Amino acid sequence: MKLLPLTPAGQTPVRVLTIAGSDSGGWAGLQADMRTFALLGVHSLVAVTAVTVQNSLGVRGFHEIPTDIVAGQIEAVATDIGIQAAKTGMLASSEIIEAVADSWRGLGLAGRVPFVVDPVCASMHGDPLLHPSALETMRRQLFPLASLVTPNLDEVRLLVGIDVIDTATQRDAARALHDLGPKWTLVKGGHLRTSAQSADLLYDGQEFHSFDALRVDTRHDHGAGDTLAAATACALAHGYSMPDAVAFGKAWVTECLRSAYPIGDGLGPVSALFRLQM
Ligand code: PXL
Repeated sequence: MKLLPLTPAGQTPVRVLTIAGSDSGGWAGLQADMRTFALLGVHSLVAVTAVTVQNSLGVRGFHEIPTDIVAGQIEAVATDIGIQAAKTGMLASSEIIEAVADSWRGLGLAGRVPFVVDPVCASMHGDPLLHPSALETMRRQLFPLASLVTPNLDEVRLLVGIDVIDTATQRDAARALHDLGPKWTLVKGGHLRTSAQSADLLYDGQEFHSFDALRVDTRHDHGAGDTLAAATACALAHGYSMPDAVAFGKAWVTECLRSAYPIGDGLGPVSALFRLQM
């Protein structure tokens, strides 16, 4: 696959901020984002929102970072270092979502810097990573600021109450999500396990773009959603158009799925380490 341009050694690379939770297993969350950024030649900036306690068998619990510390991290890096794009992952609570939205607006980043919102609600095991009461804050405060939202089908059901079972319902979901205010919506088809394809549908209120990939046959897909959103954010930081950035993110995560490996007794991660063998 064609990768993103690399910055010569000693020169400052493109910077992308992840606003996300820490995963002690090192596969999803900010660890997946930082790995993706690094292997794509992008400098990672981090605002930690929560610290999870988990392994390959599931999430045992998490600790939320105080909202002033979340906002402080965003302000500190955005004002000094500068960011060319950002992505959100696990935001845990309504209060943290509000702090992120307030920071994004307050720092004048809205509409200026690409902002990818991955509305993480639960882990692969179904363990909750967002308080159910926070869904409304996500819809009202964060979605209108987003350049792109990237829900999987479980998140689509929670956010807009649509059960995606085929292309027609995937289009309905994209329209309903777009009505919540993001510039672009990507309804990911990866969880539609009855299909041999993993088709993601991108929509900007006017045109649909479909991104197909043959389903990779692996149960080790921990961190796939984070990786897709992170790689897309990197491409946006490099100035790609949204359809080109999503095509890049999809190609990248498909390679990472092909390189997924088992670890522990449960689910293993998608792997960006293939990049080191190129
Ligand atoms: O893949 C979603 C995700 C995001 N962030 C954190 C996670 C997970 C899934 O487990 O643990 C911290």
